[in-house]
Amino acid sequence: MFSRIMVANRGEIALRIIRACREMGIETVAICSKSDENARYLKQADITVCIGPPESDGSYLNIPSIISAAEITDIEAIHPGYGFLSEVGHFAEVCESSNIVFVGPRSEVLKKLGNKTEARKIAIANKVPVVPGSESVVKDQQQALDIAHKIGYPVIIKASAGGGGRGMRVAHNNISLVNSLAIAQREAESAFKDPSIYIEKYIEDARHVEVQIFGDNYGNIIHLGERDCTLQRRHQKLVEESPSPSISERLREDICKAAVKIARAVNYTNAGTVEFLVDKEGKFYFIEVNTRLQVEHPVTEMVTGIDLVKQQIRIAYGERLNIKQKKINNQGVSLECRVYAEDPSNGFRPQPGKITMYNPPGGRGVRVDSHVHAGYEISPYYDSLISKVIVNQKTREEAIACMKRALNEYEIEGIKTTIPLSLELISHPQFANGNINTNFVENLLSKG
Ligand code: MV4
Repeated sequence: MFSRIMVANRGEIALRIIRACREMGIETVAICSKSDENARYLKQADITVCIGPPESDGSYLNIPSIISAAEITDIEAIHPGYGFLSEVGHFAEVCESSNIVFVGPRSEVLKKLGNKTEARKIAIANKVPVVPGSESVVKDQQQALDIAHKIGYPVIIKASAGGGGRGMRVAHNNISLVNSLAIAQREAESAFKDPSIYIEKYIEDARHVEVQIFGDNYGNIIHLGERDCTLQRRHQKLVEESPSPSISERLREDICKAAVKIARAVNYTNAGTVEFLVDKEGKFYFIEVNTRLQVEHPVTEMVTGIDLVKQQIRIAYGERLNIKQKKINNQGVSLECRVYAEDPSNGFRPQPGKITMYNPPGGRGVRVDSHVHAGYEISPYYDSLISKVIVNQKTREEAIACMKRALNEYEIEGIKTTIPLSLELISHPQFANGNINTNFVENLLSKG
């Protein structure tokens, strides 16, 4: 096994990975920016290197700084966590050529699947259903109008280099399509340095179902079941759960098989997530692949009992997958509520500042993944996620009751959080029925 790994991330996920390494007897090198220097979770690492200023561009996204720190500390592998450099093909490539193992898929796979039109083509070639839409990148206005005419409005314009909802626009008629097209191309160019866009039929009232997959370096590929991430606000997930309450056993099998098919098509290695939309009629459509460990991975860990981070590290080291598909036996129901340092009653304004009192929940079936504590200073420079509460119980009803209890127990003072919103969402009768779609949160918020 590796003897020393670098964790190229911060916050709760850096702590999550450091903990896994500790348990595996692997030394860790943590990196931090100037504004994270005093973060207490860094004490859990064996070595900490401050690699740059608070701004991510100069620190957590600074490839030369990270590679220098890696060379100085003599690490064998880099775990990128999620966000930052986790899906950057160029970074994985630099690691590969510096003889550092990147804990994730090969750079070639990151590049291929990072291009969403490319991923769409792979799905089509492997007979996995995709949303009706353009065959490839849309070249000009006329082509866009022709496609929209063929598939019918509403349509959605997506950036080929985008993902996770960034740079997406819905158009309901020719005029808005022409306008949105120009805006979307400009946005894609400035955000991703690539103006390529593609078009899909907009699936209304969809559910978002994603499948956790794993591949090793010997062609073995498995899935660990699905997660339902329908409860989002502006592409920020709020509640995730497994199994999905909205699909039949038959549909679950079909979706999981489709996910494995895509993984096989690219000889996928390490952890990944294949995203689908499920429409009102129970038809499913591939949308994209996330080539990283996801924020919501604990939901899958709690139903499968498998430590995804340890599996990632073992596979990166070159071990074979030691889990057989037939042996994976998902138990009960898991729910995750993300806690953001934002004020829901004030336009979700970020809440940087000091946490003055902190008392997380506990008890049977409750897991809290967080790096914060009383006295912790929330930086304005990074994502506002400060904690994740995950529960596992026999039934969905019990899981919801357990989550309500846990969130009610959670005491955080000094800053406002999204805990009250999460409580409201999971207490809603429509959530209890599993009768929600991607517009649920916005609709609820607009009603006050
Ligand atoms: C869609 C869609 C409807 N139709 N694609 C959002 C995340 C990104 N990975 C893809 N997303 C969507 N793609 C088509 N063809 C609706 C969404 C979407 C969404 C999906 C799941 C949960 C919340 C959402 C909120 C807005 C849009």
